Amino acid sequence: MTSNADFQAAFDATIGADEKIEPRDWMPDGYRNTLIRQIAQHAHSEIIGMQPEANWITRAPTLQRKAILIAKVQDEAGHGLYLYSAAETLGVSRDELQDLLHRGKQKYSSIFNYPTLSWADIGAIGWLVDGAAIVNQIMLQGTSYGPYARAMVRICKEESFHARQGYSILMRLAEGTEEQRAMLQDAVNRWWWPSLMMFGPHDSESTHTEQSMEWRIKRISNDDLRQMFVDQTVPQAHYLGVEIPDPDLHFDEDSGHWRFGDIDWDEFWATVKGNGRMNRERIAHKRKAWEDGAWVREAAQAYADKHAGRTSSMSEEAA
Ligand code: FAQ
Repeated sequence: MTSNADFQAAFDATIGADEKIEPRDWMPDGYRNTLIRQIAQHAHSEIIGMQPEANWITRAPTLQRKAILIAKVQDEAGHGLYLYSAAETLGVSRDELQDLLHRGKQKYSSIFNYPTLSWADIGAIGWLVDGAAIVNQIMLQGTSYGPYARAMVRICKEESFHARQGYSILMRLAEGTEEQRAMLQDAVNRWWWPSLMMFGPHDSESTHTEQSMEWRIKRISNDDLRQMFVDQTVPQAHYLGVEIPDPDLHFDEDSGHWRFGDIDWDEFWATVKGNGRMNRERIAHKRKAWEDGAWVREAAQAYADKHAGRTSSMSEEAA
């Protein structure tokens, strides 16, 4: 008979060999729960993250920009759905996850609690927010849970397009009038620091990093990912001709890294705990969309039930 110790040994060997854990495999409860927490939070972020950008669909400056933005927002919905599917393989239902989000029992990324005040914000989100998301998600393509890793491969491809469309919006503004350049700078001033916060608390303050890295759910720590993001983004800011709103930002010749100033962790934790600029509006809007969509779910279920009934009576007839 196989014992728990044997299952644990097989799990450890799979992680040690850098192979994937699949839904059919035994896994420790802590591993399963950590994945459900992280994947659900990630899925919720994609879905709530549609709101700030959708706010500008009706006001996009050209038909082409409008079409691109609609496609991007739809992509984010798709990412949410792949991720909910990945979470479902761990034994939770999508309805349960929605309920936990609506009751404030599960989180979503702090970044989506900031308002989009101008068209330049849409460019800044693509460049900085999708840019930060990609740095994190490239790492997650190598995560140890198979369904999560595979979802990340597709998501990263789409996010690359998102980041480019953001940068393209900002390039156009950078080449524009003084007023447009001021709008661009203002958006960067407001989105820079929240983008750095997306990577989570410092490693020394992070609750989950050590264990998640042992399980190879995370493969690079919060601080190291944040540094990678800053290093790749500062030269892009120079090319755009915008200033990064950080007087302490400087290039450190010895390490070859762009060193940056202190993050406002009080603002981060207030936002994570539900007291950011837009937390209440975001959740209220999400709950309303869920309630308004009840008839669609009921109709789809009725159709599925009817179809299942027809299929079973047809197979009875055939028998
Ligand atoms: N916001 O111990 P750690 C996107 C929480 S990309 C809110 O370091 P962990 C694309 C954390 O949950 C954005 N909460 O946690 C897009 C924990 O609390 P808990 C989504 C945060 O999990 C672009 C506590 O702090 N990406 O949506 C945040 O090891 C444009 C302690 O933290 C992902 O979710 C935060 N920023 O590391 C869509 C990536 N940071 O749960 C639309 C996957 C930390 O114990 C438009 N997730 N917390 O109560 C991850 O990689 C990780 O979960 C981290 C946090 C790195 C976010």
